[in-house]
Amino acid sequence: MSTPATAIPARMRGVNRAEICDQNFIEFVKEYPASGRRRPAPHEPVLPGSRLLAGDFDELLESQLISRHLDLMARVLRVQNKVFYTIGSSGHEGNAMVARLTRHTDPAFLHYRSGGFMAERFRKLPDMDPVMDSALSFAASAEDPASGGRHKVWGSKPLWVLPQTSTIASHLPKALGTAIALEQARRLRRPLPVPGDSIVICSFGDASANHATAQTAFNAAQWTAYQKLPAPVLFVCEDNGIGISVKTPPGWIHERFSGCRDLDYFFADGLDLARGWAQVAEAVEHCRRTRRPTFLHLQTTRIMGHAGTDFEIEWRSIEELVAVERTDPLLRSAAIALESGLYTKDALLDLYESIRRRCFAAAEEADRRPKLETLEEVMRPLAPYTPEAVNAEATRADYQERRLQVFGGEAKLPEKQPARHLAILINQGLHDLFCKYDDALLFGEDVAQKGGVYTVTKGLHKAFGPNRVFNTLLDETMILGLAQGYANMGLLPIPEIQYLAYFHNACDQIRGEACSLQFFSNDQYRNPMVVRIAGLGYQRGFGGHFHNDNSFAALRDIPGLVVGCPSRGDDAVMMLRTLAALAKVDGRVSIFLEPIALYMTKDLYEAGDGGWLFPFPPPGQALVLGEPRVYEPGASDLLIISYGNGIPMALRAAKALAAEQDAKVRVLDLLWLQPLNEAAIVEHARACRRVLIVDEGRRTASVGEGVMTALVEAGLGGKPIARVVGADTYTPLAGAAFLVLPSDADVLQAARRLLAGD
Ligand SMILES: Cc1ncc(C[n+]2csc(CCOP(=O)(O)OP(=O)(O)O)c2C)c(N)n1
Ligand SMILES: [Mg+2]
Repeated sequence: MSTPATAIPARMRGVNRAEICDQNFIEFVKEYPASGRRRPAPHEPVLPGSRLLAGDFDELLESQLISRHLDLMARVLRVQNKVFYTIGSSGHEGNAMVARLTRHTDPAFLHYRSGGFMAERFRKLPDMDPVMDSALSFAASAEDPASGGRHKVWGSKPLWVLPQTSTIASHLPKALGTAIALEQARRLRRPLPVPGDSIVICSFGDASANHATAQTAFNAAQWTAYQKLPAPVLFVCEDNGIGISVKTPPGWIHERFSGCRDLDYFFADGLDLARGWAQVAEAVEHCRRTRRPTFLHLQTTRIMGHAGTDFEIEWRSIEELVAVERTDPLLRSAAIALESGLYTKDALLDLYESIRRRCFAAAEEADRRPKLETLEEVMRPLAPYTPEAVNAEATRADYQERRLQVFGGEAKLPEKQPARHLAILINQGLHDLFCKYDDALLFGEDVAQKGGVYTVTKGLHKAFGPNRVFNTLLDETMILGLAQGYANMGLLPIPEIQYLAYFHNACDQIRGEACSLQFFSNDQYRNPMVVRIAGLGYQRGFGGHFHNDNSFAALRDIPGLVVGCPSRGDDAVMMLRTLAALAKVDGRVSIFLEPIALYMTKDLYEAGDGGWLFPFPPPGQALVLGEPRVYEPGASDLLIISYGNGIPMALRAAKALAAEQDAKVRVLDLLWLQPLNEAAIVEHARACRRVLIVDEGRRTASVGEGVMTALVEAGLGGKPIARVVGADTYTPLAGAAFLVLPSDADVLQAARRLLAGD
């Protein structure tokens, strides 16, 4: 690596390494010794002994140059505020080989250094222009076909490149999920949006390979292949030996991945097209043929720093920088072009300069195209909602025949049974949904034969089979990654997270990934799902914080997410219908938070009264998204606003207050915790003299804060308003758990105070 400092010409010592690399290419071509070879025909090997044909090389070279000049252009125009992103692909242009050797219908989840890959994939369809499309994205124009100006991201609907976020490794679980889904959809004989022999491409850097989210995907891929289940994913690790400024220990990627069982390792030289081509081809062919998870270790290098803001010269020696720049794959491509006789020096320099002009012209043009100008425009794809269509879908009742089959005849239909508690009604509701949607899948930990730790999913596995109801490995990140994969392949995933406390370690898969897809793809891609999570407190006999987690604040500010929380079984069934319809119609992601302590609750006021048992609502009945349930709508002395476990407590308080002081209490069950129906909250609060908010979540950041804000902002702050909330603490074991949560007595006492006017 080391070159004596004195041997480095002054020209190569500058701060602007982009200029130096640009100049290096030109000098390299000019100084290259004449080869004297005959120009190879397109179908001949580009160099003797190489499997790469001259025709393939020629187009790969052009793709590499497009990628490079987009990078160089971005560095120049960033300072003029015409470009808003400078993380480039320089040194990684060899990934164009992966694109050329795969199909445009092989779904691709790409690393941010995928300029070469994209330029090459654009060739797969007629009338597409990688330069202009990329320029629009660099310029954050509203006409950017990938994200509509929301992110500089590699993405394309027609080219099956799903846009990715900048969170390192977060795309690996869903890429694997997509590969698994592809095969599972085939087994289920579902129509696939891509050909059945597709593979999924997932690229990432060498530093990213260490990330927990990446490791989770490698592990799950191996876990899958170990069971001889297909998972045709091509993991492409683009190893440039560094992550921003931290060097990967030399040899680490090979050491870590080459001996892995059930993750088939291939190495390819991404710095030399003539050598790397056959190596990449072998990996792609292996993945497509064997349907096994395949790890392609693609050697790359990093030219021009991590991003335009990374002045490597400030933290790396000039000798080292120059040595890295000598490994520039474009110098090797230039050498192949000249050595083979395919290009003369002048022809190559002409090509280089003409692509430069094309990139600059496109960027200048993109700069003149419209930007996102209003908040409405920015948010338009975030959370599409078409109420009429959703309601029509939710109340569709045309699946009676299937129901009769599954439930075992007219008399056994759930609506013909006596009123039941929440767990049973959710169970029947899920059976019902599975009759309605034959693409619905339910999966998670222990959900299949056992039927879940609370038996809520019991019987589904038997009724609908192991391809639709199945246990996953114990890994919430992967469960949610799988859900995104199934959604990408057109299925309706209904994953289960066993306990709310265990959602948090995988939260990014919803927060950063699933919920952001519609936004960052300008609603071209959707990953609809309904995530069921058992949670909240008040369990008797099965205690501790982690089975009684009452904190869902982390869900409240996830843009676009819908959170529903039923307190009784009939509402649960009707809400599930609505959420499934919302997924189907508008492609939305939702969380259905099931209050564990109410699963088996049968009574309301006193033991044996059966007051919390409800009949099964037959198909045709659903709840409108956002609409609360109101008890005693005419009452106006006091409004209690609550949800979940708070509802039975509020109803008991209402009864006691009626008996004790003839108070008329209205109870509002929010049902939908996100987004909050502020209009309904305000309307009911206006109609009542006092308001009590009963929020079993924590005092800080739970939904009660949102309710209070809605009231105050509507000018109702002058009314007597109080909150009864959980404490800002973890939940302890046994009886002490009840000290940290609102109790019946707390609710009654707060209501009495309000009614007494103090
Ligand atoms: C989860 C996460 N942590 C940190 C970052 C900040 N970050 C962006 S790129 C990067 C280094 C990635 O290195 P590598 O995976 O080798 O890819 P390369 O840039 O070298 O191609 C880091 C730390 C991030 N984007 N996501
Ligand atoms: Mg790297």
